[in-house]
Amino acid sequence: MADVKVGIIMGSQSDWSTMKQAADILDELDVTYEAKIVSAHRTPDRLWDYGKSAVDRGLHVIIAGAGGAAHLPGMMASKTRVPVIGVPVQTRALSGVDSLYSIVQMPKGFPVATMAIGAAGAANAGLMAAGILAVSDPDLARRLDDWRAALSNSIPDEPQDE
Ligand code: RP5
Repeated sequence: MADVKVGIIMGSQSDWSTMKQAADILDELDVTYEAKIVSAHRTPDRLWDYGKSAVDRGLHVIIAGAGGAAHLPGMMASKTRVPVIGVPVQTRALSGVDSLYSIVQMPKGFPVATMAIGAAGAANAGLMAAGILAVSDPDLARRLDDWRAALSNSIPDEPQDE
């Protein structure tokens, strides 16, 4: 696919309903992306190849979502200098706190920009990726400014009875 600058990767098909929130934001902002299942545990060679080729393939940002023992974002950050945004997927057993701790506590030298647990984190990952690309893309910067203004304008001044 031509000019794909954002890679969305996730550990499992079961992560897609969460990670789709990132994809939806990128769609809204007209940012091209690819979405792939890349598991640190189940497809380590795929992870390796993805990280190794990320710079040469022109990726500018990688959004990586995983749940539980969520090694994917950290492993990807260790394999490529392309910035990695980590999304802790909510789990049933520990509500995603396990995912959060697995992603956020990276050792010095291999950062992962870690978002909130779950859908909000995935949506914010899309916005963060767009913000990074907008630094050098004035058209996208305008679209992102408009998106942010529309969100602000949608917030009422006063609460209503529900
Ligand atoms: C992780 O294990 C995935 O990121 C997913 O969140 C979790 C569970 O995967 P499935 O058993 O649902 O495939 O690697």
